[in-house]
Amino acid sequence: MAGAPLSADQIESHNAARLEALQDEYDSLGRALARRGVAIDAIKARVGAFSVATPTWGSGRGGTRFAKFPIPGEPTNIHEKLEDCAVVQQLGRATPRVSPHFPWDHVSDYKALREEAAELGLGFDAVNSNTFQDQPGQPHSYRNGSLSATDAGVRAQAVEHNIDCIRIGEELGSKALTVWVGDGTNFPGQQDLGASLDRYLEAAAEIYAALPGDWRMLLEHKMYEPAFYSTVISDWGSSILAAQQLGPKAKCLVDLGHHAPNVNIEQIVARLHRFGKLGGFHFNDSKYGDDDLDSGSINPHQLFLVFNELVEAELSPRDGFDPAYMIDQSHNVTDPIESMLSSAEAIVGAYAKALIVDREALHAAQAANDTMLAFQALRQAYRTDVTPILAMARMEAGGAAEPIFAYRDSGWRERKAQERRPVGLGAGIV
Ligand code: PSV
Ligand code: MN
Ligand code: MN
Repeated sequence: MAGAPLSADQIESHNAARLEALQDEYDSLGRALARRGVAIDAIKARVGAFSVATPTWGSGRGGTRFAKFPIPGEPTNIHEKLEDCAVVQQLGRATPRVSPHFPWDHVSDYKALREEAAELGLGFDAVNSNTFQDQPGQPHSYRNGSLSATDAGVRAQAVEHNIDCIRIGEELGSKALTVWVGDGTNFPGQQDLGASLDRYLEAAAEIYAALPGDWRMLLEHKMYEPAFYSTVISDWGSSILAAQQLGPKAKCLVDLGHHAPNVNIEQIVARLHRFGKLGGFHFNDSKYGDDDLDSGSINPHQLFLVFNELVEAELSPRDGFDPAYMIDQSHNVTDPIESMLSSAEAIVGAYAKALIVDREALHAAQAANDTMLAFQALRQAYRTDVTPILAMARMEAGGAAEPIFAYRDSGWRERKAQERRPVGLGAGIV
C-alpha cells in the first residue's frame, strides 16, 4: 500500500461539517485564555509540535495470561501493524513514529521496512529488545534471567540480541534502544541480590559500548512481574544508578505502570530530570499494577502532574533534555486503533493543560509558601477544557476533528476483516 491509508477527501468532509462549531469553541476558549494572559495560538503551535510514538505491539489486540480475544481485521504482521499505526497518525496527527519490538517485528529487509513506513507517513522511534521470552531455535533459555543470568552463555546471547536490535534500529533510522529485562526471583534466597546486579551491569556495559555516538540506551525499570519476589532493575533508584554507571548515553525510561501503588511518579520524573537522566516514557494507565490500560482512562490528573514536571523540565533543560515519548498499552477490549487515538489525545491534552499553567503565579505562590494559591495555579489549568486546541491543531495538520468518529465512518476495520487472515485465539503476549 502506498501513501496514506484513508481517503483525504473523507477526512476533509468530516472536518467541513464540524469546522464552524469548532471555530466558535476555539475562539471562545481563546478569549478566556487571553484574559489569563495565555495566547491560544502559541499553545496550539506547541501542541502541534508535540508527538508520541505508537507501539507496534499495541496495534494488535492484547490479552491476559488467561485469554486473548482477537477482533476481525486486526493486524497479523509488522506490515499490517504499520498500516494501522498510519491510520492513527493520519487521523490524530500526534503519532508520526512507531516503536518496534524485536523479534516480534522481525523481517528480512529492514531498509525496505523503513521505506514502507515512510510511504505511510511514519518513522521509527526507540527499538525494544526482548530477552524476557524464549524464541524458537535459540541456544539458551532465559528461564533463569537474561542480562543478569548466572550462566555466561545466556548473558552473551542476551547482549548479542540487544546489539542486533541496535543494528536493526540503525537501518530503521531509530536513535534509541529500550532495554527492559524481566530478570529477578520468585523466592528469597533464590539469587544473590548484589551479584545479580553486578552481572546485569557488566552485560549492559557491553550493549552500551555498541551504541552509535548519537544513540541513547533507555533503561526501563519495573517493580515486579514476571518476577514476584525481587527484580534486578526494579525501581527508579536502581535505574538511575545503573544509568550513571553506564555513562551519558544511558538514561532512564519511566513506564507509568511500573511502580508501587500510590508512588508519586511526578516526583520521580522531577528527580530523574534533576540528574539529567530522564530519557523516555511508556505511557499507559493503571488501577492495580502494570495494567497497561489506556492513557488517562484511570488517573488523568496524574498524567497532568507528570506533564507539569515535564514543562518545568523544558524550562530548565539539563543534559540535552529530549525524552522519547511512547505509548505502551495492551488493548484487550477495544479496537486498538481507537485506543491509540484516544490515548494520544489524552497525552497531548495533558501536555496542553500543563502548558497553560500560570507558571509565574505558581512559582510566586511556591516562593511565598502559599499552598492554596500554588495548588489553584495547577487546578485552574487542569480544569480547562483544551479539546478545541487539540482538534484545531489536528485539523490544521490534516487530521480529523473527531478522530474516532472519522475512523468509524471510514470502515477501515470492516475492510481489513475481509482482507487480513484471522488471528488465532490464545494467550496474550504482554
Ligand atoms: C514490560 O512490562 C513492558 O512495559 C516493557 O516495556 C516491554 O517491552 C513491554 O511491556 C512489552 O509489552
Ligand atoms: Mn513498558
Ligand atoms: Mn509494562
